[in-house]
Amino acid sequence: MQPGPIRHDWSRDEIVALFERPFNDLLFMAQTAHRAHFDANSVQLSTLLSIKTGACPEDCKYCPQSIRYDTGLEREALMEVEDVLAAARAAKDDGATRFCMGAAWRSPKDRDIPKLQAMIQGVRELGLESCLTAGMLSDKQASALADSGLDYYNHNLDSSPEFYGEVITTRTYEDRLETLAAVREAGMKVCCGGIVGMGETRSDRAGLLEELAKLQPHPESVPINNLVQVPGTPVDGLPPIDPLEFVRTIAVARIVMPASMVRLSAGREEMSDELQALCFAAGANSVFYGERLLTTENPQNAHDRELFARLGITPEAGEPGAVHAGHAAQQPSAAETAAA
Ligand code: SAM
Ligand code: DTB
Ligand code: SF4
Repeated sequence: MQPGPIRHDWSRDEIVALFERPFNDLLFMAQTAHRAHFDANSVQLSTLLSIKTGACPEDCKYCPQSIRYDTGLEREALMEVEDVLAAARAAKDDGATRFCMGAAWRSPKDRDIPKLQAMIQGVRELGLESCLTAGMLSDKQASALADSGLDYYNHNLDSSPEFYGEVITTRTYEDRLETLAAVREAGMKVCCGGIVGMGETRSDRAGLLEELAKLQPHPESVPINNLVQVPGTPVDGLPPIDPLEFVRTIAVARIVMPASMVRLSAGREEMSDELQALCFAAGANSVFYGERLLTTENPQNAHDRELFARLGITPEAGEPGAVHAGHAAQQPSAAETAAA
């Protein structure tokens, strides 16, 4: 099967039809797309740090950090630069190549920008890629962050346009697209994905991927989060998504955005090793690495390292990125080389 061109015109029906493919056919298509653009046995590791925690005015129904839900989370003010850099150094020592700082804001205040810039500069001086997620940005704020060397800005579309309003009412889909446009305009890479397991339909999951694939260029990173249910949030107690439907979502993301890093994001702590292995087989090639996400648990580093070793997956060293199309497909895996 030849890899197709990068497309931005996937229709909802086409994407739903991918979801409906027999599981093995879908995984084969996803593997083909993955191997055309990447080493299929490599995973990129990003470590998260919550640099400002809780008391967020937004009403995202999944989020433990919204001030509207009583989740027992203790709020914390914006961290000091040196404390953030100590965490970044530890992440680097543990093998991460990207450090992602998350702030529970609707949008940053202009007075916070210099401190964020110092954090970004420090992270880059450590030789790590920098990523920030801090809510909506004005064009001026996006330029200021880009000027300080920010590599990626994370801002998710979260779900389909029609389901979005069931989850968040305090900012619109259009607001999100405007921030994404500001990030692109400022020359930064885009990290944009969504969250599943909130009672959305398959068509909503397809709609999220349709909107992501419409972005030109595609987001360089596409985090797919499985809802981590937190007591006190309105979505706590919903029936979880069928794990195989989650794998399908990863596979379809890989097919419609073949050259993007697809990140198996929140929810790994609740997944078996075997389910995660299926996600890697479906084309996930990035994870959040470190024992905490922002406020919830993530697998232990030692457990992750053992899982990667069992799967013959190598954490990416240094600068991550796609290998040339048509080249990776021919590359033998480490296991094949060893067996030869
Ligand atoms: N406040 C910023 C914003 O919303 O853009 C940044 C942080 S926010 C925590 C980033 C993303 O994390 C959300 O868009 C959502 O996809 C994901 N997320 C938040 N809470 C989650 C949860 N309980 N389970 C899974 N993913 C979650
Ligand atoms: C993303 O898509 N997922 C990350 C990151 N971007 C910032 C956040 C996951 C948060 C999970 C819930 C928590 O730990 O608070
Ligand atoms: Fe605030 Fe972001 Fe959580 Fe929404 S997802 S409540 S904007 S921290």
